[in-house]
Amino acid sequence: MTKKRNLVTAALIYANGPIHIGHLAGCYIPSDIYVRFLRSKGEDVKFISGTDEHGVPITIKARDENKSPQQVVDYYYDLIKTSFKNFGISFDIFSRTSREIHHKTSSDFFLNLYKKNTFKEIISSQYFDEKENQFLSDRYISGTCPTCGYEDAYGDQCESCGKTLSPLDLKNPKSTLSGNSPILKETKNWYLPMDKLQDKIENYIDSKNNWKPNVIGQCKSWLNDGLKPRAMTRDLDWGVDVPVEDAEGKVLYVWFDAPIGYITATKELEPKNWEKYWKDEKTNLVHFIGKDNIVFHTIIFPMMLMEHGDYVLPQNVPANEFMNLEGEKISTSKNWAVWLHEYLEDFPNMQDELRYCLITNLPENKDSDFSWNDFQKKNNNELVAILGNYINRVFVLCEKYFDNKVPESSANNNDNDQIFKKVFSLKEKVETSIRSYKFREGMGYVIDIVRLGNKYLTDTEPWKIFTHDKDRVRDILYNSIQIVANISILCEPFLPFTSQKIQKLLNMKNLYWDDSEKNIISSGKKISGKSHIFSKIEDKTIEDQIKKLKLNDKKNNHMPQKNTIDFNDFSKIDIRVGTVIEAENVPKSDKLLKLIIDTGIDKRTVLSGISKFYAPENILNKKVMVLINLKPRRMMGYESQGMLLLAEDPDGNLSLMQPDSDISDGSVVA
Ligand code: B3M
Ligand code: ZN
Repeated sequence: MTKKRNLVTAALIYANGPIHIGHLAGCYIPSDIYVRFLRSKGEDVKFISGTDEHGVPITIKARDENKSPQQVVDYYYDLIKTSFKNFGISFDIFSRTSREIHHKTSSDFFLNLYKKNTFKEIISSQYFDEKENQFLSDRYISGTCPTCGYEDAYGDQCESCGKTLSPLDLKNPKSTLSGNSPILKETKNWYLPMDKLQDKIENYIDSKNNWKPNVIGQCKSWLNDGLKPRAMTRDLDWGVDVPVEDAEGKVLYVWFDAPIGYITATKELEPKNWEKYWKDEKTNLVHFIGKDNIVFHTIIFPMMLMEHGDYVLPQNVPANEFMNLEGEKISTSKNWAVWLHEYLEDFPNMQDELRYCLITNLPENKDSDFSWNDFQKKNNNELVAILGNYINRVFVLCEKYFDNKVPESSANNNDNDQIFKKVFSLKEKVETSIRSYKFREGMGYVIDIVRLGNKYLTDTEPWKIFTHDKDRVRDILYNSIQIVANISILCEPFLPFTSQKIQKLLNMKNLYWDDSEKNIISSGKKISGKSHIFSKIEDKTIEDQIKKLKLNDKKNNHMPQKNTIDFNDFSKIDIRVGTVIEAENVPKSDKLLKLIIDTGIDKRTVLSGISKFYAPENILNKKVMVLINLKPRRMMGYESQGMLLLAEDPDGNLSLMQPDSDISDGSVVA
């Protein structure tokens, strides 16, 4: 019988930031479990991933950091690849879409469809920034949301009300590159006629009765709205050049080239045999992704493959929902995340501890949450107290009674059959769970086997009978060692480092899924003495992580730099040193203080919203800095003739700005 063939992909992550736990829980841990299991079953499997290095998010990051897009993706490619490797995600290849071979593969793919007349050429009006001399992609345009009036909505979405927008919906559109108002200019692009292909794709999706409900749900919602032609080329200068005439300054749409990256990576991995994985009907092609990538993998990419003609289509796209962190959405821009490379620095050699916490919390059907306290609990109460403890008990007893050797099993070792019936029924359940992408459930069954082993020791109490029934104790520990060996095999897809550690203690290695049997390790075999696989995590460690998270969050919540001004703008501002000579609360206001300030050139009234932070008597006689040429404003019945300089942090705390010495009132601040 030929081995089953599988091609398993995990999303090509944008190379514009590091990996965080949300990515791991979304697709990298599930795919790694699935692949490790298939390998252990002896099936032919290739595990493909890499970085997505094109698209506007990369160019935005490059602009923000004053670097070239290539510098940005080079940096993140290395960081991401290294952290995956150290975390034990077992890709067969981790490629990147900026490679020459990928440009060629995706460009050829485009040409193939182009020659078949798949695309529809459409001329449309797009916003163009005349100063920067470029068309503006959706993310480079901001303006007022037509729905809620939010002034900084993006061209594709309003972050305030969440509405999906098109740039033409925005009122007062502005280029985020130059700040100028863009003009509309005509441009030609090549569109995938998704409207015409809808029936075909609908048949394909309807034929999949084992897809997850959250995945089917998103597909249906797109299909019900009716598919529309979608541009597969963009006016942008970073990406794969469009390989046809009259396409200067245009690149392939990032969602056109990125999934082809799976094909490129397979080519790199198997230069001679790659077609077997993509063009032979027997291949089981599975894409692991997060929920924001669903329609690209279930509708657009399959459509591209269908149009090309000779490719297999995805068998399944087991997308996960999102994982939150401490009750809030993970956010790269707000630095609200647990970064994998930082975790690995703070917790070296504790990969499985994080894996376990994420696996038992996978957002398989709905969004889930990671919290540091839960991480500690899962480690201390489950990994240490159940799994680690059980294994240690078995090794300690073998050391104590049998000098670190696997004891003989007697002729009437009936427990062996009985207990392994239960172990194997759980093993089958683990298998079914993994094959149906229910990894949380699968992990649970593995732990059930551990509980079973633990209960067996507790029920039979070998330490109580050793003096009068050595034979029975031999059987009990013989059986227990067999259970431990089986656990090492069945936990491998989930906890690969732990599996290795256990097998090292057992003096065994490279055990496959179906090696698992009730007499797997023979009597007389020398095994290790004590085992120490997991350690308790102290409260202080967890408190430090929570502190770090909150600190990061604050640091990065600061207002971004405002637009550049020239000195001329600045010199219009007149700030003076003054002294507060009278201070009182403004009646009926919970914010304002009314101050009289000696500015050196006059005495004037200034209202300031600082009463939450300064009582009148605490600010009296203080030196301050006052903006004196601000147009007077009426507030609560008084005229304010200036403004105090204050610093404000992201939480809204205010602090008074003061000169550093007793410099005289009226001195000019500049
Ligand atoms: N780069 C989105 C992401 O990183 C996108 C996935 C591409 S998969 C072909 O979340
Ligand atoms: Zn809005």
